[in-house]
Amino acid sequence: LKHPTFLDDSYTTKFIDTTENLFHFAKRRDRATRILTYIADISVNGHPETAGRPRPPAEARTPVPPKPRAEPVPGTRQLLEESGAQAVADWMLGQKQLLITDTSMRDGHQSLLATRMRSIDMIRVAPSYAANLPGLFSVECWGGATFDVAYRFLQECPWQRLRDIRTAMPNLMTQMLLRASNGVGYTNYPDNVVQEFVRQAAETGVDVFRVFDSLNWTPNMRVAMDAVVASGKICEGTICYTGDILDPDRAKYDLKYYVAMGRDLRDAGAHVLGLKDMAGLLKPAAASLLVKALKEEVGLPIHFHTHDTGGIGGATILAAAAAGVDAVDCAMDALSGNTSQPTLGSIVEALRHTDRDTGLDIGAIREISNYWEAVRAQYAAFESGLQAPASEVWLHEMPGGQFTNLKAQARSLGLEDRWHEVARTYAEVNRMFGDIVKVTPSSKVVGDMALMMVAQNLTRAQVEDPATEVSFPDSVVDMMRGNLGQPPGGWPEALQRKVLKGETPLTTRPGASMAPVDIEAVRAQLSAELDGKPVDDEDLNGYLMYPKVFTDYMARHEAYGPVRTLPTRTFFYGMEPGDEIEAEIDPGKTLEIRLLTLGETDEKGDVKAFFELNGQPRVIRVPNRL
Ligand code: BTN
Ligand code: 3PY
Ligand code: ZN
Repeated sequence: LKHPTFLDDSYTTKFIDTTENLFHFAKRRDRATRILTYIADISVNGHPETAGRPRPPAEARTPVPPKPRAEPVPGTRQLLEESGAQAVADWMLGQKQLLITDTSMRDGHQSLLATRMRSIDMIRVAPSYAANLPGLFSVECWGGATFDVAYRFLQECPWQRLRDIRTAMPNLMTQMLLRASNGVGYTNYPDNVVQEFVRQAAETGVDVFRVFDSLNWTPNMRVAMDAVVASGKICEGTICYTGDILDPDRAKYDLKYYVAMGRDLRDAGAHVLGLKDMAGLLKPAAASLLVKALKEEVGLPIHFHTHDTGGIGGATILAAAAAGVDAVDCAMDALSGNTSQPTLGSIVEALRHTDRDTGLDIGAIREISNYWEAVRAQYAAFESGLQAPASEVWLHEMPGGQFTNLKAQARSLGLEDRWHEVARTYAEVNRMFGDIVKVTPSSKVVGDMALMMVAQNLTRAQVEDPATEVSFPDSVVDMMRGNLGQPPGGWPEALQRKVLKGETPLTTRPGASMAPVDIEAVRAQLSAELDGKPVDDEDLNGYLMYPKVFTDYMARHEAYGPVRTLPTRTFFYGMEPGDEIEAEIDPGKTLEIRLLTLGETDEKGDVKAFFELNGQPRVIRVPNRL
C-alpha cells in the first residue's frame, strides 16, 4: 500500500492488471549471502576493472593506520561551527603560518589512481588525521570525479563516504570540489537541482565548497555560490588559472583578467578566493606576481591549488607562500607528485623555522604517508605508468585529473603510441576553440575533439575548412551550443557556425532557460522504479545528478549488498582458498569469512564456492563467465 499509485490516489481497480512488477517479488537474500555471492563471483570471474592490469605485489603490506596519539583537539571545524564562515576567513587572514589542505582523499587519488580509492581506505585513517594532524586547514575528500566513480565503479554510496569521514574526523573541515552549475557532473543542471545538491552536501558533511566554472564564467557560478553561502558553510569562489601571465602571447589571460575575476567572486559573496591551477601551469615567478596582486586588489584570503605534472609545483607553492598566500593544497607524500599535488611533508620541511612554518607534526605526516603507501599498492591496477614529470604540460595544458584518463582513453582506441601527437593536437584544439580554460567539463570536450582528430588523421585546417565534412563529437556540439556557458570573448564564430549548421547558439546562462525539476515527482517515480522502496534525500540527489548510474548501482546493490565493507584486495581480486577476511557490515556486526575451496565448473556452467561464515558452512553457486 506504499506503492506511489496508492499514495498519489490514482489507484483504480485496473491497478493490479496494469502494474506488472507488483508480483515480481525480489528474492530477498540476507546481506551476508549477497556479499558471499560477490566474493564468489569475483573469485571465479575476476573484477572487470582489474582484468589485464598489473596486480598488487604478493608481498604488499596490509595497510595499518597509525594510532591516534591523543583525543582530537579542536580544529578549524570548531571555529566554523562556533563562529561561522566569515570568522574562518578572518582567522585565515590573521595567521602567519601557511595553512595546508590535504588532498589525498580526493584529487590525490583522482590524479594518480583514476579516482578508484575506496571509502574504507579513507575512513580507517580519518581518526589518525583528526588526532595527529589537528592543525590542518581542511581535508579535501569529496566531489570532483569521486562522486560518480563511487557509484559507477566502486559499488558504494558517496554520501555514506562523506558521512563516515565527517564522523571520524570531527575537528577538521572537510572540503569538496563543485563544478558550479555542472554540479559533480559534466553538464549544466537546472538551478534547483544544484541548490538541492549543495544543501544536501552541507547537511551530510561538507564544510568548504570550492566552486569553479569550467570556462571561468562567473555568471554561471552564482547559483552554486549563493546556495553555499545560504548553507552557512565556506564558499571558496574559485579562479581557474590557464595560460601564462608573463607571456605577452597569451594576453587573453593576463594579470588584469585574473584580478577582475577575483573581484567578481568577492562581490558574489565568496568567503575565500580559490586559485585553481588544475594543470600545474603557474610558474614560480608568475605566482609571486599573481598572489601579491590578488591579495592587494581582492582582499580575500587566498587558497592555492596546483599539480606537480611539470615537476616544479613545490617551487610554485613556496613562491606563493613568500608572496603571502594563505592556504595551499598538498597531497600526503605517498600520493603526491607527478599529476597529483606537490608533496605535503616536503612543503612542511621547506618552511620549517621560517615565518611561514606550518606547525604540522612531520612525524605524524610520515606515519600517515606510510599508511597511504601501503594503500596505494592495493591499487596497482589503476596506476598510469607515468614515470616522470614532464615540461610537455606547458604544451598541452591538460588538467592533472584528466591526463592519465585521456591516456587510458587513447590506449583503448589503439592510439597509445601516438600519445605525443594527442598532446600536440589537444593544444591545437585549444587554440581552435579560441584558447579556453580547460577543466572538467570543458577539458573533456577538448580531449574528445583531440582524440577524434588523431584517430581520423584530421588537421586543424581540415576541421576549420567549411568545405570539409566533419562529424563533431556530441560534447563539442553541446559546448558550441552554449550549454556550458560562454568563454571570455565568446566562441570562434566560423567554427561555431560549422559545428551548429545554422542552429542559433545560446548566449545566456543555461540554467536560466531550464525548467526547475519537480523534485517530489522525481522521488515518487524513482521509488516506483525501485519497487516501492522509500527514497531518501541523499539517494534522490545521487539520482538527480546521474539517473542511470544511480539505478545501475541500486540494482547491483540488491544483488551484492554492502560490498564497501570488504577489504580492497578482496573487492578487486576475490579470495583464494584458505584466505580469511573480516567485513564489518554494521557497527559491531562483523562477518568472518573464510573461503575453503572452489568446486569444478558443473554442466550448467556454475561453480560452487564453499565458505565458512562466522564458523558456519555456506555454499554459494555462481556462473563461470570466463
Ligand atoms: C562495474 O561497475 O562494472 C563493476 C562493479 C561490479 C560488477 C560486478 S562484480 C561481479 C560481477 N562480475 C562482473 O563481471 N560484473 C559483476
Ligand atoms: C574535477 O572537476 O574533477 C577536477 O579535478 C577539476 O580539476
Ligand atoms: Zn586539481
